Amino acid sequence: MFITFEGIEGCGKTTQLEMLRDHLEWKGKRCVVVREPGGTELGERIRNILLVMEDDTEGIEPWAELFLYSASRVQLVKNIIKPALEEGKVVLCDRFTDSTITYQGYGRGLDIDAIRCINRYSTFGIRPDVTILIDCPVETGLKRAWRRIKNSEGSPEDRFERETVRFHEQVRRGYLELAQKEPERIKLVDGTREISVIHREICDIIDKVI
Ligand code: T5A
Repeated sequence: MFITFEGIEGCGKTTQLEMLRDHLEWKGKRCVVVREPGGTELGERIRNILLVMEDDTEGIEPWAELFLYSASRVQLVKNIIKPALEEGKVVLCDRFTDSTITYQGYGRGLDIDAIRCINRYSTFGIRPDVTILIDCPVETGLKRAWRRIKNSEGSPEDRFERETVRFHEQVRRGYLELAQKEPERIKLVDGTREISVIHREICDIIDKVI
């Protein structure tokens, strides 16, 4: 089973993904947790280029950004996700192809059909069985994300947090449209509530599917 977590900055994906992993392992499932971009040696190097604002006078062109995310995905799917699924493990992935549609498509304005096509190649056709979309207002998410960044060590991964509120509103709109189009796969969860309440709802969704 392949489960992805999606949503705007600071919606609470990582928190909920880890809690779900604990729940599933308690039930005896073997889980693999990965994140995008990253999760492989090359992927983590690409992550650093994409998210850390260092010596960034030139900026990253939107198409270059798209291909960097896709390159990271190819490595992750081929080396980690596909083998884990073949071994019958549950794969929990922090962001996947929906992020590319919403951030590079709705956010940056790249052609969404082209992104879908590139996504098919970069995933080798693997699609999530369930996607948990955690939704919250942009201001709430950004406030949480900045708090997390200020408390983190090392170079801050804040390239997207520096984007305009309008950019993040577009991304959120993209997610809500995707959820409307694919209600069977994408489960919309209200991320403004308490962490434990959200966790219980996500466990109910996943327990039913499993
Ligand atoms: N990206 C990614 C693209 O542009 N294209 C792509 O194709 C892909 C794959 C990845 C960035 O790359 C972009 C999108 C992203 O900008 P990331 O590491 O996934 O970066 O970054 P974020 O999504 O920004 O990760 P965050 O950590 O900021 O957000 P999360 O994971 O949603 O939030 P989380 O769980 O870390 O929580 C943040 C803080 O809020 C608290 C937590 O304790 C934590 O302090 N929190 C809550 N507080 C109150 N109530 C709740 N319900 C809370 N839930 C969490």
